[in-house]
Formats: sequence, C-alpha cells, structure tokens
Amino acid sequence: MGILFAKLMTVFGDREHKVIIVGLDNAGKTTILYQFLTKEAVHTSPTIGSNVEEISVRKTRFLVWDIGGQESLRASWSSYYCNTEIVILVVDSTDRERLTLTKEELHRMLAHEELQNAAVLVLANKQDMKGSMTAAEISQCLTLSSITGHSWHVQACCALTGEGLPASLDWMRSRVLAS
Ligand code: G3D
Repeated sequence: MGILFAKLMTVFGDREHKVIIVGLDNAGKTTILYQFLTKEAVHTSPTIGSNVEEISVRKTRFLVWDIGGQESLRASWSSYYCNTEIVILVVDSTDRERLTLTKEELHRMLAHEELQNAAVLVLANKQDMKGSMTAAEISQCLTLSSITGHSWHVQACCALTGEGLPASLDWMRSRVLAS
C-alpha cells in the first residue's frame, strides 16, 4: 500500500525535489531564486527560511535552498547535500579571476558521495554585462565535458531580467521527470 501510494504521488507530481543553489558570493544566487518565483514558476508558499523557497513548475515541485557563497560558508555546503537531486551552480560571468576557484569548488562538490545522483545546472549569469564570458567559455573553463558521472547543462542567463531562467526550469523539470 505504501509503495503504491508513493508511486501514485510520483505520477501526480506531488513529490518535492530538493535543489541547492551554490556559487561564490555575489554570483547572483539570491537574485535567481527570487526570479524563479516571479517568472515561469508559481510561488506556492514562503517556506522555512528567507533563502529556502518552494517553487512549482507545471505541477513539478522543487524545494530550492540558496546556500551562502562566502568562503566561511562554503565549508558548510556539504551539510545540505543529502537527498539533493539538482545542484544549480551560479557563475558571475564577468568574474574571470575567480573562475578557477569555482571550478575547484564544483569538482570537489561532485566528488561527494551524497551528490552522486545529482544533476548539475550551471547558470552563466550576468550576461547583460559588458565583457561577460559566454556559456561556452565558462563550460570550457569549468571543464564540464570531463563530468561523466552526472547529467549536466550550462545555461546563459541574466537574473535581473530573468532571461534564460524559464529554459533552466524546463531543464530541471525534464531531469527530475526522467529519473
Ligand atoms: P549572491 O546571492 O550570489 O551573493 P546576489 O548574489 O543575488 O546577492 O547578487 C549580487 C549582486 O549582483 C547584486 O547587486 C545583484 O543585483 C547583482 N546581479 C545578480 N544577477 C545579475 C545579473 O544578471 N546582471 C547584473 N548586472 N547584476 C546582477 P547589488 O548591487 O545589489 O550588490
């Protein structure tokens, strides 16, 4: 009965999918989270804390945790990994100097056993800014093509206008429905 119920919940899209938003400070994580709430997604409820929100995309529900990116907070990222289905890595596309640091954080994170089944969405944010790197450049610098154990996708976006974010939500939805 329990298994049947769980299956029915999945079919009707009632299960909540855990997502974490990571990235260095100032990348645009919080702006993106709140854009998700005001654009394609329907804001269903203000949840546990100021940086945890539930968003619903055509009946697929995500619980999205925006995790702080300052150096002092990065050490605690792993405490959020359990049951995470999607990791959103937000990159400030103008921040060339810290891209190597972002790369190291990304690959360290993906080696963590609790994220072995997580998919990775890299958001190349701040595309509106002059001199920003393209999604392809960021993909290359982060050596995304070397990631074989995780499904990944890179998306150019601008959190201020929301450009690129509906496509990101569509990818997230397709990932969780496929798994
Ligand atoms: P964080 O949560 O990753 O630390 P925030 O980052 O969401 O707080 O954003 C950091 C700053 O970048 C904010 O500016 C925010 O408005 C800006 N920002 C976020 N996304 C974009 C974008 O796509 N384009 C541009 N031009 N700016 C963006 P302030 O001035 O408030 O610090």
